[in-house]
Amino acid sequence: MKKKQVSFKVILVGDKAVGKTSILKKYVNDEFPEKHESTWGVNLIRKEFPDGDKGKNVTFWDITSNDLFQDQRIYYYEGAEAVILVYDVTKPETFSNLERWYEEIAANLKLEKEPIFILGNKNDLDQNIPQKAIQEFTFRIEAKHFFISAKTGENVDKVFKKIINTFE
Ligand SMILES: Nc1nc2c(ncn2[C@@H]2O[C@H](COP(=O)(O)OP(=O)(O)OP(=O)(O)O)[C@@H](O)[C@H]2O)c(=O)[nH]1
Ligand SMILES: [Mg+2]
Repeated sequence: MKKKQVSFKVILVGDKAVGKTSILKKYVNDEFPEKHESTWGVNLIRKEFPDGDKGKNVTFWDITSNDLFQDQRIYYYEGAEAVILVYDVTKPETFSNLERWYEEIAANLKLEKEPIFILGNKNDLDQNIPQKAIQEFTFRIEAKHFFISAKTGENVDKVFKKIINTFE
C-alpha cells in the first residue's frame, strides 16, 4: 500500500521587498518585522500540523529575488507542490513582474496539478493596481488571488489554510 504523503514543499517568489519573509513570519511565528533584511539565497521555514491535520508538515521555501542567484533559483523550484507569487499592492511594477516569475517557474515545474496562489500584500496601505489586470492574470494562469497584509494579519491564516487544504 502506498504510504500517505505528509511532507510538502511550497515556494514563495516575487520582487524584492514585497513582503515574502514578513508573510511567513506572521503566519509561522505571529511576528511582524518592520525592518527589511533582504533574504540571501533561500530561507526554509517549516510548519508542522501535529494532530488535527493528520501529521502533515510543510516546508516553505522563501526564495531570494536577488539576481545573483538567478542560476540557482531553478533548483529551489524543484519538487514544489504549491506556488505562492507575491506582489506589493502599492507598487504596480511588482505585479507586472509576476509574469516573469511565473514564466521562470513554469519553465522549471510542470505545473500540471500544483496550485498557484497570488498574494497582493500590504493591503493595509493604499492599493494601486487595476482590478481588471489582476483578474486577467489570475484567470490566465489558473491561480487563486487574495489580498493580505503581513502587518495586520489580514487574511494570512485564511490563505494558508486554503493552501494546506490542497494537500491530501
Ligand atoms: N505596511 C506593510 N509593510 C509590510 C508588509 N509586509 C512587509 N512589509 C514591509 O516591507 C519590507 C520588506 O518586507 P520583507 O518581508 O523583508 O520583503 P521580502 O519580499 O522578503 O524581500 P527580499 O527578501 O528582499 O526579497 C519590510 O520593511 C516590511 O516591514 C505589510 O503587509 N504591510
Ligand atoms: Mg525576504
